[in-house]
Amino acid sequence: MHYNQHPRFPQNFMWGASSAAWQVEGAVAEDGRTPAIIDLNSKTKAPFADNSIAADHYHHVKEDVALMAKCGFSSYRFSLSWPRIIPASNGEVNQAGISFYNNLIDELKAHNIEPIVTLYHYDMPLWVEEELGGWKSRATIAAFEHYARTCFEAFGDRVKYWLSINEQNMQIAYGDWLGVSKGCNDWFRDQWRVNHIINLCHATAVNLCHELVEGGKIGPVPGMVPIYPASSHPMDQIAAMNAEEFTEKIWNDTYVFGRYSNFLQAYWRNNNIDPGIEPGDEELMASAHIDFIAVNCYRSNTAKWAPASAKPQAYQLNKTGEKGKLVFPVVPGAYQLVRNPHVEYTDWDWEIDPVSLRYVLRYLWDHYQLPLMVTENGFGAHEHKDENGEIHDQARINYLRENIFQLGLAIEDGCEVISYNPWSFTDLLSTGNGIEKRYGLVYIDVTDDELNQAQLSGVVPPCTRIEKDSFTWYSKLITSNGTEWGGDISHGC
Ligand code: BGP
Repeated sequence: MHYNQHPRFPQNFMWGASSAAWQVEGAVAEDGRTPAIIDLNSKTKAPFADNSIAADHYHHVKEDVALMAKCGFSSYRFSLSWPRIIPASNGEVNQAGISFYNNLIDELKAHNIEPIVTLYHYDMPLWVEEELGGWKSRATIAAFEHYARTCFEAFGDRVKYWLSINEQNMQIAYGDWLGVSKGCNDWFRDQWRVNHIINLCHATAVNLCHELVEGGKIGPVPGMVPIYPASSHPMDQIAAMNAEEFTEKIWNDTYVFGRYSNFLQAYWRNNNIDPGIEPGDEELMASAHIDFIAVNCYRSNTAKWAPASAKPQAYQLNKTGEKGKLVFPVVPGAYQLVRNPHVEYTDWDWEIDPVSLRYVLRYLWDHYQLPLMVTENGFGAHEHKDENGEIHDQARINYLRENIFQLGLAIEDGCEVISYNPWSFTDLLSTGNGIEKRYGLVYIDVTDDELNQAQLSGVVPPCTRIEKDSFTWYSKLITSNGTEWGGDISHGC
């Protein structure tokens, strides 16, 4: 294959960054917002801070959008908080919540930044869980429909790119981490009923978007971790295919083809699993046609065969940021994940593998031939200010440079990719390691200890924004539409 020295990006390519409401906003009890299930989950991650304050984006909206504009963004991917918009079971719309997002969207549009908006990024209102039964109950579908309709009607005049549900696959495949399995007695079987209800919510949102938003486009957001076989042993290839099915392919096939795959139906039959499909469900799923696939991709995994006699092992993520604490899963008779000797690892034991982004874009384009956008990709690290109050995050620059180069190669390979939004714009709360695990182009000058103390004192810290070196580097790259790379590229070799 022959490539230009640097890959070329389309003229109208959208460059931005990404966030999620519960991880960035804070202000969890302000202006009528009620608790979300993820608020409670975040309280189980001590000594790290919970999401009460996070990056305090709620009180820094204008400043944050001004920084995005300064960096040169043409897109920003964020999520809406369901309990800020529909705080109680009477279904009344909280106008203060609508105003908050109206201001954010207007501010973005005023700076020519395209909003890319996720409906659901883990913050189900607690009232949905307690009064309706949450994802375990079909009553949640109507509540979600009301919420989605409210969002499309309120913001659809300005928001044209919508995302339905963030990482449904990860919420199911790793149900404990985000608390989705809470309250289920038999997660092995129950996960498929929960999954089916989420699929019906996704399908409902897709159809509503097309009905209510003029020119509106909507897609799902799978968390993609490409799986490589550990060797050329034939059974390692089957193991990689199994891991791919059970962590991502099952979901992507359902979104694109509007039906459960033969692989999944056979698995249900062989294991006596009833996913709770009722009359009309299959028609609803088949009627929901997505417009694009949004991709979250940080890393790759490597799979090896695991015989039926192998000892099962649950996946244990690294909860401290001390290297070597992640435990890979073993699924007897299907696969096990193993360390990849060809890549380096972050302090949280995530593979640093830029080629995985090219692979995943190629994979999705080849399988589904739908436009793609990158909604998450990024480097989590421990970070501190130096004596001059600056943050020199060269490791993040290296990660982003290599990943964006691979994204460019995927585009040169023929993939249709419309936008790149790394995680995250500012530092924000990680799913399990507070603000200690930082991803931002912009530093939030607060620690987990300070956030914990602020909760006791009731005084919100200033959460000062400081541009990291990666902010300046990214700005040069995106304002030149991918020509100013500011350093050498390893070409993945
Ligand atoms: C994705 C989630 C994000 C974000 C990111 C980084 O799976 O969509 O919400 O948190 O992962 O993960 P973590 O915060 O665990 O480092």
